[in-house]
Amino acid sequence: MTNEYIENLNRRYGIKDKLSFHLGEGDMPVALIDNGLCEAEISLYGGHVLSFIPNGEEDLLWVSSKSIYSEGTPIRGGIPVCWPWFNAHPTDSDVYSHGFARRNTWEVMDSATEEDGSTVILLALNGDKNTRKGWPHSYHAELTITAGEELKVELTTENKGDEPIVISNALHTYFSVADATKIIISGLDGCEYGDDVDSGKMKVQSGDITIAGEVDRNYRNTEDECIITDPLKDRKIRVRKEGSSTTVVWNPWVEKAKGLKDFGDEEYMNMVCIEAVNAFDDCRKIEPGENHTMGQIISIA
Ligand code: TA6
Repeated sequence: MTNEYIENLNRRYGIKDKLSFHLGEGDMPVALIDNGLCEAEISLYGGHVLSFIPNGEEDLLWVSSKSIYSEGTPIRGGIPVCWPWFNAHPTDSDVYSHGFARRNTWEVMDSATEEDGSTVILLALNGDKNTRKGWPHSYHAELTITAGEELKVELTTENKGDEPIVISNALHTYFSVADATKIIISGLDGCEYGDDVDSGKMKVQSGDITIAGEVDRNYRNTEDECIITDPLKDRKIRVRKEGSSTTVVWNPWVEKAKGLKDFGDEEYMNMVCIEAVNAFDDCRKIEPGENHTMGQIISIA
């Protein structure tokens, strides 16, 4: 991206003393928010929130020190936008898992300051039915990102075509923790889940979630909030969601982390993913001209 592109973004969407645009890692365009309530960084590549730091707190989000910042490769950490399919493509094995939204640059459409002092930025990703392998549909996706005392990310899919579409998607959020083996995740007690570490077997969560190995679980029929209790950081993070009945919890643990070139071998100890998801039995059918929004809200509890 050129400096002229950045200057144009600042002229059109910058907000004095609150929102500005720059070239970040890998010379990729980023929006920087510093509005007195929080600091946040959003990569326009991927529509990807990289950090969210409420006043007086450390970053709630985690990004790998090994992340690759290069067009076509998803950033490792923050809030990857997995869209318009979650995990493998339902029928085409020749396309990337987790869709194409996190591998493309989103367009800035608007910005504003809310009454409570939060900063809002609106991003969009558009294409026609010939744009994307695996997605022969006209589409319009929007991300509304509101950063203040809390962070709200809303992912909206509009069906611009004349046939119904079925999407699966996720806000695949990586949270920063001091020691993954010491945290407790509450809010999913009694919830049925598919255990992808045990051939997808369906199980029932008993009590709080703790981490002592690889965790890759898709919790079904839950709209409940989760709380991450992190004793060593002496903080609790509240994770709420809207428009989603599936929550995924993931930690790659030792072997999976070693197998990922954009993930430090020991970094699994400092992160956990809690994801707002539409997938499995919670995929969403969108009629022509209709839309669906899934949101995640993150705050200090
Ligand atoms: O959300 C959990 C998951 O589907 C895991 O199975 C793992 O693949 C993770 O996403 C990361 O996927 P990525 O394509 O970002 O490496």
